[in-house]
Amino acid sequence: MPAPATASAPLLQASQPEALDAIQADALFNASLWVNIALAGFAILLFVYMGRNIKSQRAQLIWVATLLVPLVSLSSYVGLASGLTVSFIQMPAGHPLAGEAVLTPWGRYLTWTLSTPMILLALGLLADTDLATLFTVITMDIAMCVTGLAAALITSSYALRWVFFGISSAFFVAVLYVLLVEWPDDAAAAGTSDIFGTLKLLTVVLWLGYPLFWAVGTSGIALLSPAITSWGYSALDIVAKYVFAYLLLSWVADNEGTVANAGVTLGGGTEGTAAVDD
Ligand code: RET
Repeated sequence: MPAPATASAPLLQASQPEALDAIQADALFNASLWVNIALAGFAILLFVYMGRNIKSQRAQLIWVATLLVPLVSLSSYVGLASGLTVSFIQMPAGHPLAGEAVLTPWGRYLTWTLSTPMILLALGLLADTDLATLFTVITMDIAMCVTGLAAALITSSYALRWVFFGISSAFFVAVLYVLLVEWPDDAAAAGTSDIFGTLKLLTVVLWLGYPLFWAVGTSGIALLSPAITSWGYSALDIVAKYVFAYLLLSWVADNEGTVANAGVTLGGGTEGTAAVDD
């Protein structure tokens, strides 16, 4: 909800009670956060249960990475709903809401730096990728989130907001390249093509929604209100995190043998033993 800028306090440090009041005064905005708190809590319990019989080291690694997605999400949404990671950002000249202090849930971008690498780690292990590609995709992804955070927070000029958006998008292209070009071949070799194909499609389509909502939401051209922008991200999160993780985990639980026998990269049972023994 746009609110008048207060000249007395630096806007980025606008008081958390004020942010909390603004969130609680906007039932639609507040609901977009609490829905995810409830779903993340449920997903954590479900995923712990689903992983109870997973024994191989590699499948366990995928399971923990997947479980971390709702764990990070729960922390993230509690941070948002409590007003801790939401601030009033005064939009610069040129922005449609120039001069107004716009309620900005920047904690989302911060916690994506932890949750999205977990999604990619799980996908990379499923595709049985090599360490260099895994490192590349995860570091590019973290760079995408950090520069996305910069795009949301920078207030010195409207153009600079889009410059950071562009930088973040360039990192995103690298992530998309690995998902669409590199990993399908790896997954075919590992015998995980079917599930990888489904999860890849889900990931690529949904992840494209995030920059779209940034661009048309309050941080970008402000066609959408803060509450609707927040619902956009929350709805994407529900499918990109919980539905994605459920599909991945149920497949891993049912096909542990396939996962355990891969492992030319990380967590494989026989990895490197020949070289060491010789
Ligand atoms: C931003 C804005 C700058 C440009 C780009 C973005 C991409 C964000 C993405 C986020 C995915 C988040 C997920 C979270 C799950 O926990 C930062 C919105 C490219 C792709 C999947």
